[in-house]
Amino acid sequence: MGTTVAMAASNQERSFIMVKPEGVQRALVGEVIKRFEQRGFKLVGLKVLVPSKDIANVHYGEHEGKPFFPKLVGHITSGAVVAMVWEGKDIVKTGRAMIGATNPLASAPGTIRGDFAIDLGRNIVHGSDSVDSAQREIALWFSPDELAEYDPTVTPWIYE
Ligand code: IDP
Repeated sequence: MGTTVAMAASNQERSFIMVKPEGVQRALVGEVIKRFEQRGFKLVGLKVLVPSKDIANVHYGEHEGKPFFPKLVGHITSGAVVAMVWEGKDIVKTGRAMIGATNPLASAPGTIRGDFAIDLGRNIVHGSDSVDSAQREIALWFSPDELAEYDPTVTPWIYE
């Protein structure tokens, strides 16, 4: 019983995953969702929006002052994005591995960026880089009532 509770908690790590404007324009939203779904992760939040400058400045706050920052914020606010929260064991690290390296030309084939992107500023998808960043980003993009509470019936077929 104790093990079940501990296992359940470890399965509840969350990551903020966002299809960027180029991914939406290139009709890759379904492809990104499919990969996380097929892996066994659980979708708990999803919305489409054109990000404001305010939210973009906070989201990419760690890059403020860098030469590419204005272009980065300009780009992410230039069109619709699909913001998501995915849940599951080790989702932050595994999500980053599924997305690939920041520079798509250095991303392995089989990763999202390695399969669909070429340039750094058009790398299709964002994924939180740590559990702390994930919590900060989820709180920035979603209110608690936008995150669904439910138990997928497949859970015992994914986790032992
Ligand atoms: P990540 O998206 O892989 O976590 P970060 O270092 O957090 O990478 O950078 C955020 C985004 O900013 C990247 O995905 C990329 O689109 C863009 N970016 C990062 N470094 C550069 C750069 O040197 N020039 C232009 N764009 C960059």
